[in-house]
Amino acid sequence: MNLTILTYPDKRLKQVSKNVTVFDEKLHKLLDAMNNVMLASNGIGLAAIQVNFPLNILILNIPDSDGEQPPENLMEIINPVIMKKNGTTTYQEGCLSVPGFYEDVERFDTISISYQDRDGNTKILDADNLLSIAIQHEMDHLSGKLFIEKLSYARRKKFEKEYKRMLKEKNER
Ligand code: Y12
Ligand code: CO
Repeated sequence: MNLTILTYPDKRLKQVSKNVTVFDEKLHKLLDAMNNVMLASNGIGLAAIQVNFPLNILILNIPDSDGEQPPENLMEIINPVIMKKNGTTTYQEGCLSVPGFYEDVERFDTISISYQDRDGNTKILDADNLLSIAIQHEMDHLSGKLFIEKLSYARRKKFEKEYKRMLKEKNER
């Protein structure tokens, strides 16, 4: 399965994703293909809607201290629900669907989620630091939201101007 990452301002990114109900070979193939495209694009997180599958699926592979992303560090999170959230933190985020743009975004500091794995088993995960931020970023995708929608009016304006210029330059090449 070859997947293409949708990029802003593609309207399909605004779709609200639905829960996965069948945990079969087809789902496993999608998860494997998502992992391939995420790693090939130098990503650390990806939601299924970013490859045009409006399903409540996200994958993450947070680089270790050597910047490596070994397969055993891959996390597959299906039908996530935030159970607890605490504090606030700010991090400069980027997104494979908004290439070349990074901005500070405020999120909850720590979260606790329930989710299902690729076989439908329910799990609980307590997340902090980059993992917590990445899960919240990817869960926003499942609601059809991008991190740029959390920027202040002034920062969003600046982004639209820079992004438009970048797209124009890309099209002129
Ligand atoms: C903290 C904040 C946000 C996340 C969500 C996951 N984000 C990513 O994986 C972003 C990756 C990314 C990679 C890029 O590089 C290439 O496309 C080669 C990129 O593009 C450029 O910089 C040109 C943009 C974003 C997790 C944790
Ligand atoms: Co993203």
